[in-house]
Amino acid sequence: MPANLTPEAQAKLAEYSEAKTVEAKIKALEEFLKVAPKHKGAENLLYWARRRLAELKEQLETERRKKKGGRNPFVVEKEGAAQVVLFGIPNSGKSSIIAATTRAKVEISPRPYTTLVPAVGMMPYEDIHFQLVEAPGVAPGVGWLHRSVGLVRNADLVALVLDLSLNPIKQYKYLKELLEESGVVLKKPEGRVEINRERAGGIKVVIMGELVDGDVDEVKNMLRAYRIHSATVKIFGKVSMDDVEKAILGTHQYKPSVIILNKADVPGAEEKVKEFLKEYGGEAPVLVVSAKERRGLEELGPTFFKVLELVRVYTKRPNGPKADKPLILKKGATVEDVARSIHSRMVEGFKFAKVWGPSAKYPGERVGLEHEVADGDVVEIHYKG
Ligand SMILES: Nc1nc2c(ncn2[C@@H]2O[C@H](COP(=O)(O)OP(=O)(O)O)[C@@H](O)[C@H]2O)c(=O)[nH]1
Ligand SMILES: [Mg+2]
Repeated sequence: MPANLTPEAQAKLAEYSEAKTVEAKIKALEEFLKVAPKHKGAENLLYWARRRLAELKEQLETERRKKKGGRNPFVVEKEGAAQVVLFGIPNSGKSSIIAATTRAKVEISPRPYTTLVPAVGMMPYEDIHFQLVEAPGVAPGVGWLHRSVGLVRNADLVALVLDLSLNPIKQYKYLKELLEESGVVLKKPEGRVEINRERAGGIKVVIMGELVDGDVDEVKNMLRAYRIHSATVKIFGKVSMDDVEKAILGTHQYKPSVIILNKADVPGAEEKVKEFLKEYGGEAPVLVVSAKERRGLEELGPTFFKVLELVRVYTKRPNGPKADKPLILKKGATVEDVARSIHSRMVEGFKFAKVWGPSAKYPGERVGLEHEVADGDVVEIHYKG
């Protein structure tokens, strides 16, 4: 193994791989974590094991509740254009922000730990909605850390809600570390590793970018060490061998973020905002708000929209009006993505499309499947039905 595991730790890991039930897997992973080495070389594997353990526990909980005819409140199904999880220490004002920006009825209380089940609300922005989900407040030692982190992992975006009546720098450091320990990375990576496992054919490595500290053979060896014998590995941008290992284990996931500095109304807030911006201004968009006085909250929608790089496209039938509700796509999406999200037949029988709006050279431009769409486009697809 790349991590130089002791025979004892290797045995536990093998036990995990062979375990048939969720309970047995949990037991094996817990035992693995007890005997796993703590040195730097084993870091990725430790991240992976902790994360996998948290996921398995959540899975067990979901199954238990299902048996009783209920559902797991910690798995929030996505609705609207994107899901944004509000993450912060207790009392930072997460519930207040949801109350001020959505119609959801949420409990706001000066007592910490009021919200142990995620509160959910739909926040309108122009002609779309963002789903806001409140993660139960996190603090050292609370028992639901992995669940709050799990909510972040499944979200499209995390909004870190910091309390300006306390020390926002300390909170930011804590939240960031907590997420990183669980493999959620807030900093946009310089590169990306894609691993597609295949049934046969050996390991192919395609380097489109740059592998800074290794070569193709080292990548192949690392995959084999993790018992992957057939796969295509693609490397985009700047990537290290450590990144390759993280991709194999699936441990590290980049999550776009925004920082909300709440309680801007309290005395001394202005000074704290200045200090915070000096230290962390460049890491993510920073919004200064007061949920209590309902100030600054109008910036949430446009900021989420921008950070998520969303694109709204309105479809229309020939001679028909444009759709009221847009399709929500990501920057870089093409006419093919538009067609596919309506019906695969539109791609198979595609003839041409007409486009009006920002991406069109002139109104009603005729384009092909590969044409990149832009926010606000109106698209009419002609196809053999
Ligand atoms: N001064 C001030 N207090 C706030 C603000 N937002 C929330 N609070 C108060 O902070 C406490 C905790 O708020 P809550 O929304 O329940 O925090 P949560 O635990 O993060 O959901 C409550 O007493 C709120 O009234 C704000 O913008 N300014
Ligand atoms: Mg709350």
